[in-house]
Amino acid sequence: MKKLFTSLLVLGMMVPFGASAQLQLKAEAPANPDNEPVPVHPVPHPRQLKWQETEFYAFYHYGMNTYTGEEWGMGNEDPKRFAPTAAPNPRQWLEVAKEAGMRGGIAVVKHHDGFCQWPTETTDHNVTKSGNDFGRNTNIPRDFAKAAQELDMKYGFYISPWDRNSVHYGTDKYVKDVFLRQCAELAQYGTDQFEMWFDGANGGNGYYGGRNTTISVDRATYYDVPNLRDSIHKVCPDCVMWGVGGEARWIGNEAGWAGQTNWSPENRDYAPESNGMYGTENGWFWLPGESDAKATNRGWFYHDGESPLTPERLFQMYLETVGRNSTLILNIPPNKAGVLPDASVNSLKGMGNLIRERLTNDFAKSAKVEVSETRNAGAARNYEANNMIDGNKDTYWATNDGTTEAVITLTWDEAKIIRYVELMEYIAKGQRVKKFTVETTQDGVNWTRRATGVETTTVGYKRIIPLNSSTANSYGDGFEVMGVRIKIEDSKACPLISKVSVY
Ligand code: FUL
Repeated sequence: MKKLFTSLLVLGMMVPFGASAQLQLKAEAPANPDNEPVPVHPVPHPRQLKWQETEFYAFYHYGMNTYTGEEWGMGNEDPKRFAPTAAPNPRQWLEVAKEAGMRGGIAVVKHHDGFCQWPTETTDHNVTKSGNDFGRNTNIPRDFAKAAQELDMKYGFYISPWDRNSVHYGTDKYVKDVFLRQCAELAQYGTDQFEMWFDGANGGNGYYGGRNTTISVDRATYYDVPNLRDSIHKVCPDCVMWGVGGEARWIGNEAGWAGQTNWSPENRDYAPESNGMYGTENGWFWLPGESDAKATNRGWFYHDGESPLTPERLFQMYLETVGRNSTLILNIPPNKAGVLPDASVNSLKGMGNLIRERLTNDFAKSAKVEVSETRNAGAARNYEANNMIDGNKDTYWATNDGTTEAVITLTWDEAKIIRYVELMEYIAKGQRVKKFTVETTQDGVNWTRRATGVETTTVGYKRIIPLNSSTANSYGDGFEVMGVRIKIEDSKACPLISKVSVY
């Protein structure tokens, strides 16, 4: 080491650091050959970018509570009560999700009751001690990961840091020998996990190995999160650690909506229930929102007599989350046979159909696209308007530095009936747009403002604007138009738009 340091020092003394040498260097290597816009910080880590692209995915609450009827088991449940009436079928869970237009799913493999749905060395409270062979042979993370890989769906696990069963909860031993090891064990089922879900986990009352007491912890320090995050990222490099892990933020409600104004930047000390929906324009960290919501009316876990929400209500949730720069993780609880019940399957199918019918036939692709200004091209990259309709997420239209107001105009030779305008920013270089309007024309001369009841402020990764201003009844009759005009009225720096769609 010492030798290396000495040689670096000698080398440094030999290199001429005079002004002329610096000038020469500059001339030979232009700093920005592609004329790329400078980032507006904070910007997403590449793993957060990939995560955001997942957009819409399923949540599966299945476990001991499915059989006890609880939502939060105490941790004293006899493992024999876990007795599926058939072999649990995670493949069916994911097939339904795929048909609904989702790109992945997260399976609960351990909830607050501490019952682990895989054979773990960290506790006896696991499936190997369950009440029948269907239970004993079950390994949810193994079967879930395999099915996801086969179906080309992203996958991840919910593993509760709070463990109401463990006698060690509240001690260092629990963190090191139980919780961290459980997270590590899950990596054996796949290292391409896209998200690990840790709920808010401050402890509380529980069984705790028979102590029947209350143990509170400070979740900010107790779970050794920095070490946990580093260890997980070493084995699962694309795994975003949600909640306690701090790489994506809770949207602040469980009702399936994000703020119309929704910034991905946020500060670490934000109050989720009041600010989770909106983010903070000049927040220090890239902490994009995830909205967790239920597709059924009773609870996160399956309950006899439950019924699913209607496809139309689920479509509204989609518009109010994915359409507002948030991801949507939609919970569908498997039943006692370890499958999604028919009623949920049908509702989810219906939702998938609505998404396909309403948000697939993109008229922008056949439009003439004009812009008020186009950034000067660089050596290997241009910023042309057509980059917004080329289907390539890595290209974008941009203005020159300093231009923060701009107009995008799409026109057609024949009239179209339209209902939605979708915009996506190229967020790898930061979220920028602060204010815009949407107008339509029937004659190419007179323009009428649409979506006047919508806050047309932020865009972010994706924004879907219902032109009639209603997310509950967004479809309606639609508007007959020959053109659409989007006016960007304010932006933190030159706007970078990677996609514009009109449906
Ligand atoms: C919460 C938990 O307490 C609920 O039971 C559920 O799992 C929800 C998704 O997260 O923090």
